[in-house]
Amino acid sequence: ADRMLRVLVDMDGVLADFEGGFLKKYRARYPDEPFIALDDRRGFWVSLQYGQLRSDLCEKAISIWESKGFFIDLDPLPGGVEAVKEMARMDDTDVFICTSPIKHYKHCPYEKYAWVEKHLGCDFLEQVILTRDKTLIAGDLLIDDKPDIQGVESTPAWEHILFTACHNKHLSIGASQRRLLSWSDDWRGILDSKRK
Ligand code: BVP
Repeated sequence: ADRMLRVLVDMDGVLADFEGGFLKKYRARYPDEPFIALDDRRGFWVSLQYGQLRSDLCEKAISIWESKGFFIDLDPLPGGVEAVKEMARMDDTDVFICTSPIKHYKHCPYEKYAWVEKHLGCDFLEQVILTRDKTLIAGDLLIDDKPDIQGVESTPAWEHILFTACHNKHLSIGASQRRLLSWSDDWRGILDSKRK
């Protein structure tokens, strides 16, 4: 092949278990407050659904991921680290981790780099892209659990592959959109379908 395939892989909800880590720390910090079981999660924004449950729970939810240690403590989702390492070893393939930090920047950007170093190794820090606008990043594929990825570029270079998560599994998606159900699903086939 005369051209590298460029794969962008999201972090929260794709490589790192944001939803599981959130629920565990929320219940530990607010044991007497209501919570939303992962099976009942709907919509990408955790804070929005907690705010709908009871208005003051929005800020309680936000307090969880704004706390020191939240992002570094996230467990890897099954098979994600292995898949990304395998992609990086493939011929003609460049893989980047493309993730949006929260605006409360005290801990999150640092801990995202630390997570990559811990689980993928320090060489992988070269592959990290922190951006609040993924439409600006050129790639062939973006594997991401957020259903609507928008920004200033109306025609992003990438094809968005929707990675299945508790909050998006019930969504019906367009006829042309593709899903990756988990890292046990055929991600190699999706990469091969984009090779030229
Ligand atoms: O860093 C995550 C957490 C944050 O948004 C970022 C999503 O990044 P990507 O997965 O798109 O790269 N986040 C924030 C809120 C509420 C903020 Br108010 C939320 O409900 N869920 C969420 O993931």
